[in-house]
Amino acid sequence: MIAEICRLQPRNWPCRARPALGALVALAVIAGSAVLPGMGGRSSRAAEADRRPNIVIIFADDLGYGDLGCYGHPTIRTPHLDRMAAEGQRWTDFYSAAPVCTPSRAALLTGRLPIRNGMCHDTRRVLFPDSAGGLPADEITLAELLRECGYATACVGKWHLGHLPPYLPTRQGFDSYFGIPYSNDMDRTPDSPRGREAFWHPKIEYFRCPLLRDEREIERPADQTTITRRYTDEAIRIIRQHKDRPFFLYLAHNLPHVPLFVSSEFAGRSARGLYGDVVEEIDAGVGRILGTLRELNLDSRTLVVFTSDNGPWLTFDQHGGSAGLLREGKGSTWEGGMREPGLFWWPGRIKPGVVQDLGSTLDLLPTCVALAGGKLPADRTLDGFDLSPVLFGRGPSPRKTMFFYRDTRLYAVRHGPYKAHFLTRSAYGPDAEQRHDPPLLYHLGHDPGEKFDIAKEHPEVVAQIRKIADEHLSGVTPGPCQLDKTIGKSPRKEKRKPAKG
Ligand SMILES: [Ca+2]
Repeated sequence: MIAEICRLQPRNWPCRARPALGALVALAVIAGSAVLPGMGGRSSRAAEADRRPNIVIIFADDLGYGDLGCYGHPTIRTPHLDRMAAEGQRWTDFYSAAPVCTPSRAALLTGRLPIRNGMCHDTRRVLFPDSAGGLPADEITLAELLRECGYATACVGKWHLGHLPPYLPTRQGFDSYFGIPYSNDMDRTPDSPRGREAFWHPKIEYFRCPLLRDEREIERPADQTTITRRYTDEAIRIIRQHKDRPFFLYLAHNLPHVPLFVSSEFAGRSARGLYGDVVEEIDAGVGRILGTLRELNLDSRTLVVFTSDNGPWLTFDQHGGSAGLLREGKGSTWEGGMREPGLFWWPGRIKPGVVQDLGSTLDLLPTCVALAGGKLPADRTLDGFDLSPVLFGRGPSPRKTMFFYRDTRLYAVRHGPYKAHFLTRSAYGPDAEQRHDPPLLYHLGHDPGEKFDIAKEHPEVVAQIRKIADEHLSGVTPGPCQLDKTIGKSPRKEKRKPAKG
């Protein structure tokens, strides 16, 4: 059976643009637009307007499972996120859909595994400044679906789904964009200090990241010491501007991804050092945003979600975060790579508490579209579930299974409390992938740190998860790869590419 799983890996299928792609895209766009108008007329939208919440998704970059006070960090102070957790729901088993940036973000905004839309690659694991591709235009984003429901839509912060004009947020359903279009360690200048020195003592001029307003570059290099504050300022401006209509705000911070930058107001404040300073500044920004919602009496009409795109970048020593008691971090399909803080806040509506059910960023699109009274596209496979029953205390999570892809390959599957690893590999090491037959099996309730393999004691669980994996893979058709297209002919050499996400 393990051979069957390996044989079925999507890697074996073509991952290049096919000749008929143009026709397929056109067809999909027509089909996609055909399902969208079924969301009710303008008058019924107006009647529903009172009940539809504003939606704010705050997405941290490389923040680990153990980096917040409400998730047990002993020295990083996050009073605003802790209050958000206390007033709302704190999920213990909430997953990003991928262990690195680009595929994780594609999954959140489309509700689809990255393998389906080509937003993953086994060596170029994310998009780079020399990338020519991005999220395909025929993918339907959460912003597009909410815009169809009459929402104002804004993207603030890191995009990382294509920095060329055809791929920017303004082409994927967002009315406005303000942010750095990829990771904050990219566009490194050739004369910056070699190796890690540029990270241990970062300067703004080492990283020539552009700052965009909509589709126009307004600053380069972006002043990263003020970027967290300016993203928060922009988010608050958007909230005030749209206070009288439903809005969707996607705020994706560039930090605490390395290089770490912090404003003078927060520098040197945290007992955790620079990394703690950075997280505490993000926390303060969350406090300002929630405070604005309260001030405008929008708190009872706004769902706010806080999570992270992948686990901590452990290879950056004290400049990387912590996955707490979880194993490994960013880049890996062990728990630390993909299990994230997951907070849901909507005072008066969400049933406060700690939730131990499974959830994923893949579920945000179906959940938000349901809350907005919209309809999901019917012409494509979605990988998410509507989590409303859990949010409102009406029932358990519809998600029972989580698939752990490393790039284009299915490495592990969680079903209920059990997780089976068919393949493993260190996050960034030079080692090859290891196949396991039987798979490694862990009970994540008893053993959240994935230390004790119990496959031999539970052959029936192994058999069940193998069946789930086989059935899943037989239903996956990989989309044409978007991450291997480069501008010009000479991709940057690996050794000048410290960023993997
Ligand atoms: Ca990341």
